[in-house]
Amino acid sequence: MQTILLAAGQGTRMRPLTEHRAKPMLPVADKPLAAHTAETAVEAGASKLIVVVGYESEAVREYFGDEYTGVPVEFAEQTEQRGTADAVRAAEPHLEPGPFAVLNGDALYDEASLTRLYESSPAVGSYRVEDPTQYGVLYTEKSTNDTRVTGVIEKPADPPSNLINTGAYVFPAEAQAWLDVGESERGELELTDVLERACNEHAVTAVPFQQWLDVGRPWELLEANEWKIGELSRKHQGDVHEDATIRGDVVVEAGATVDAGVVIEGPALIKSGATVGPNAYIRGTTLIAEDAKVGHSVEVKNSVLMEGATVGHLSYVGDSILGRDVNFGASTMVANLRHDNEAVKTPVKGEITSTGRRKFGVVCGDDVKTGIQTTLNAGVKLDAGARTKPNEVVLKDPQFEN
Ligand code: TTP
Repeated sequence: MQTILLAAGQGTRMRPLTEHRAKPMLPVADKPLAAHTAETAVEAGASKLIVVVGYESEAVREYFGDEYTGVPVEFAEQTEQRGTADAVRAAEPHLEPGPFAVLNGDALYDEASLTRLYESSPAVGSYRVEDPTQYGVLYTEKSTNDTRVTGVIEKPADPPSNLINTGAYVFPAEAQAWLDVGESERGELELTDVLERACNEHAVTAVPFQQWLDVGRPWELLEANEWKIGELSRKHQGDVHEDATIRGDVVVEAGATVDAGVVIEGPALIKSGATVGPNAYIRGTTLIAEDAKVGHSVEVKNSVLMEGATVGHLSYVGDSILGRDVNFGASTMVANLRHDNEAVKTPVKGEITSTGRRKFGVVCGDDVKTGIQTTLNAGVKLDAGARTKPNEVVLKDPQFEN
């Protein structure tokens, strides 16, 4: 099945992590987010990948090259991010006659369900949620063997079902000629208009996904890592000191160093060139990326430290994401829990938004540097390149009250 992977979006809800990189290139366990999607697609039966790029496209092109896990890769450039139908239209010249699949390059799908989707053409991937009001929701009807989709509605106050649109589709061959859609109410060219037409002219199956995750906002990057790091098996190829204690499924890659007195509770991934310790404590599904450093008496819990991020001395980092080359001064402390036990809130595109998580720490863009003894409150975001002074207390987000 020829498969279009949408990876051109600007990822504005993921700022500041997408200030200098495309969202599909954010690290999830051992590879970029979109690489998981691409691999699952190939395992499910993708014969060719057409990757639609636009925002910060160079790194995406470089990563995938002209072949990925044994299948050919072609790139289509979407010059202006005008919507998902527009992105697919950019890919259309690369399509051969016949049905085609479309996947979001910022979503994780389980392989068994994606395989079923590919076998059920035309089809759309559905996912059952308790409260669908913030998603695209499918109108469905039962047929003899499966569930048919009859339409889709964006963020309805009164949802027609609990099945939401996962952004995974197999379209019939004729849909290649249907991509010239008009602007939607929110001013975008939307693929759901093409889906509507497919539902009018074909029997479109709703294929239920067992696992699916849309990675649009920073805490969903933590969830993506929880999913994919959770699938790794224990492997120690790096230099692990005999006085270090490692429990559970922890991967220490070749070229990584774990020093004396360190305790790591898996699942966790310590990537090549990273150093941990002495006397550090890592737990709760954590990614320590290439050349990152976790130093003496530092505790890191359920967090992502991107390449070259350094937390050198006596600090606590919980439920947080630190961008590339972030440097935390000694005794930088992150709060990740509110005293009222309510879900932590954080700004997303200028609006205070609940993360839905009781525990959530901070998000630091690339190259943030904190002065010694900086205190960062739960839900704070620091833009790429931001600095704090020694002893600074960042109680609220620099723009908003949390
Ligand atoms: P979105 O998540 O809706 O858009 P985005 O990735 O730009 O993020 P944000 O809303 O935070 O700015 O997009 C869904 C998928 O479609 C995602 O994989 C990106 C892709 N996409 C394109 O390729 N081109 C586009 O013009 C748009 C809007 C999205």
